[in-house]
Amino acid sequence: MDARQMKIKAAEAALAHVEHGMRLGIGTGSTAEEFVRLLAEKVAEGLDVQGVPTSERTARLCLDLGVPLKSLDELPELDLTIDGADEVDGRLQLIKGGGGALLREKIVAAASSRMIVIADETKVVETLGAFPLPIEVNPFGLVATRIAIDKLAERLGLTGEIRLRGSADDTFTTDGGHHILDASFGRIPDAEALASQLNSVPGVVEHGLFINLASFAIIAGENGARTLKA
Ligand code: ABF
Repeated sequence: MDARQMKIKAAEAALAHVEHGMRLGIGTGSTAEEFVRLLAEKVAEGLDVQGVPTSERTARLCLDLGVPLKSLDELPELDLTIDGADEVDGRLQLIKGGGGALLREKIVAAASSRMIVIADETKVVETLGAFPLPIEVNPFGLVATRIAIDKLAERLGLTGEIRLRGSADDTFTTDGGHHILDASFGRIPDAEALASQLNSVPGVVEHGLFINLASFAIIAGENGARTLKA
């Protein structure tokens, strides 16, 4: 099974949890896009769902494929969100945001009764942190915000480089008009502590640590899909 087939396997297994009439949060990234393609086929066959996209990119794909969309303000309470991840640990703590959509992804996940993560085996880790942690920051005071993050990381015993995503003359900008700092800590032994400390830094809009948001994960590997529960 190649990487794309694994993503499709995970997406198929997640689709089995989608029921008629559901209000769905729809994730971002290549695995979530496989889910959108499968969902669109079911919608064409008559499945009645309404989706809230987590990015402009996902919104475009849904519109192209005929998946009905609403804004989160129109549907502020969702039944289920299905989204990918960059890393998943055994406690269902996640790193997300490699695709740059972490802010909307977190708002949508928090507005959902349940969140199912879809991923392949390469995303499952013992300890989060090998994937650089995306931190979405306001462009104003970027350098001061980065220094504050450096200091708090040091207090928590974390070391590593924090890089601004994009290049000097072409800085990556999120759907919300913010920038992203990617923090390569290598290992984040206490993700919960880091998450709460990051939330207290002025200038940090949101970060890619998703704690207590995922209900379970569907992990696809060579031998099919398995469910990962905390
Ligand atoms: C989104 O897409 C993200 O939060 C995560 O960064 C990424 C995973 O992408 P892929 O499924 O392409 O690996 O879910």
